[in-house]
Amino acid sequence: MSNKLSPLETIKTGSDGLRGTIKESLKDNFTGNVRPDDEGLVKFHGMYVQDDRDRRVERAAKKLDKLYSFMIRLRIPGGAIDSKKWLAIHEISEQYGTGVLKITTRQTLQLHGVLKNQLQPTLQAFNLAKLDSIAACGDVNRNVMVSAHPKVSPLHQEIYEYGNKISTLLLPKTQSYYEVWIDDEKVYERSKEADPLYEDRYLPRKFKIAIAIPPSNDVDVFSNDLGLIAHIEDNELKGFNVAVGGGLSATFGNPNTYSRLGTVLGFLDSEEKILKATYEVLTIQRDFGNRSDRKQARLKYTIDKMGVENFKKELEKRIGFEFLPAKEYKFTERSDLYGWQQNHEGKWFYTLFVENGGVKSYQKEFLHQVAQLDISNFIFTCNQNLILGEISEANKSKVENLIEKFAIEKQDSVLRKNSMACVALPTCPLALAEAQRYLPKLVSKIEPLLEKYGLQEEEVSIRMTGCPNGCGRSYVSELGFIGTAPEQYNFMLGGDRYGERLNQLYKEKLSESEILTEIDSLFSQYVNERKPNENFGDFSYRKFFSAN
Ligand code: SRM
Ligand code: SF4
Repeated sequence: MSNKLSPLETIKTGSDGLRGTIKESLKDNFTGNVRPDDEGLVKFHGMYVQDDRDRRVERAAKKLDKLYSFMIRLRIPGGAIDSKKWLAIHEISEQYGTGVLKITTRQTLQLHGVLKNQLQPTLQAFNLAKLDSIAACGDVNRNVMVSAHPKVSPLHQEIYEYGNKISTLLLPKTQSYYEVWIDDEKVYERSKEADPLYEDRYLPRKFKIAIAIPPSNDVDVFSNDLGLIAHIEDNELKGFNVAVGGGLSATFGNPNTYSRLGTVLGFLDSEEKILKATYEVLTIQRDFGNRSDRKQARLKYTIDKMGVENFKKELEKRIGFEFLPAKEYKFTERSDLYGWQQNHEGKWFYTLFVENGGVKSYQKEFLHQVAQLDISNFIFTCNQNLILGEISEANKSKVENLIEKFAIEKQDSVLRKNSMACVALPTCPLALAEAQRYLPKLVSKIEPLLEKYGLQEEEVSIRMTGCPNGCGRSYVSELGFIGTAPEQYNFMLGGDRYGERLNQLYKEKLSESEILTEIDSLFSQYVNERKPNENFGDFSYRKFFSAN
């Protein structure tokens, strides 16, 4: 294997704390893009250069440059913000973005279509609202996910705080975000930015952390580089099981790439130990991760190369204590708790279904009016939905009135409410096929098949991505679709319902009619051959992939 560093490695180390020439790029009026090296650096500041792929042909015919704009992703550990922040996001999206709010699969929000000359005002407006996009993308720790619904446990708040603490602990030390986007002319002192964690090379690749509170695995904890599973006994948080090496993406035609679920290393019983271990997992990845081949650079490959036991030994050496044996855990839920729920303190929570995270205009107006009342907080879920939370008994009817006014409650099927798709076209440069624009239509065609077999109440999970990167976590679903080319998908089967078993390739490169024929036949086999209480994922695993 070549030891030559990948080009981005040189860009990172030479970037002067992620500054590069971004300021110069912003002043260049000849293109809507930034300079090529800066394209890699702006990711660390939470944004991606994109162009509208629906308009590429038309613009090329007119010999016009691509219509560049930027996607900005916010850093919101645990996904919770207050009404004031929601109002700010609403205003900013109207003023600078396309107006569309997109809730992501990692519990945060993206704005698309921000033009280069609007980046600074947009980030300044976010900053005024105490929101930022630092490290939302790039080769650093990303948005930390925490089980979204406070109903899951009376200890939700305590566990949620871990998300905040970990996010802060792992932030890059460079102040370049403020220098480039916020304060503009102010120059920060580089000598005060020494970064013992990331040094000047950062990580070899993106890094993801999630915290699950059993019985819910809404965060898909095993899909993360580092997963923490809360262990509660006698209503007290006793610590966390620690899982490492999860990651979903694979690349077509590259057999050295694969999806992997995290491996549980053991249990840690104090906050100090958890924070230390988290930090040192990153330092191991920093020191041992592959910096030549970005396709081999995620922690999952580092661990498989080292071997799990060697990785654990190295980690124990760095943290100075040993893992305790893993505690038992059981996941029995992954979906969001739609509609009204009350927590142990009597506060009300309303979960709004936001299909594939794209907030529709009537939903946006509804949320705006709720935020104006300032009687709730807003929590993004890891399933791309939104919870209006912490509502007092006295204020509940105010939200109910708005729910009625905007006709928020729709008769969506169970399947639709368990569906998830990544962005894909038109903004994602890597998309091979549609996802969020197409899955709703496919679901409408699958619904009659469910009814045909009396399966409409089954909580089957269905997920689609426009390419094998797996942003909609299609590899951990019961019906998984991965785009291979326009209007063509690999059909994945055999995943379990709660994110503990990967699905596998069932049929390659199917058209819509082929997908529907397959599903018809699969549902028929399921109703005729299932064992008592066997759900669809377990049935299809047993039928097609297990030796039994
Ligand atoms: Fe992702 C790249 C969107 C969650 C694996 N992802 C992208 C980019 C930025 C395309 C690009 O590199 O230019 C997509 C931008 C599309 C757009 O127009 O907005 C993109 N990913 C998303 C989001 C918005 C999907 C969504 O519909 O919600 C999710 C944002 C999460 C967030 O808030 O941080 C998103 N991406 C994921 C997940 C799911 C997760 O983390 O739980 C995965 C699979 C898990 C994993 O990391 O293994 C995921 N995205 C990738 C990969 C493959 C990484 C790899 O290991 O090879 C890429 C490509 C890359 O990094 O080179 C990618
Ligand atoms: Fe884009 Fe592929 Fe991620 Fe979908 S899975 S958003 S198509 S990179």
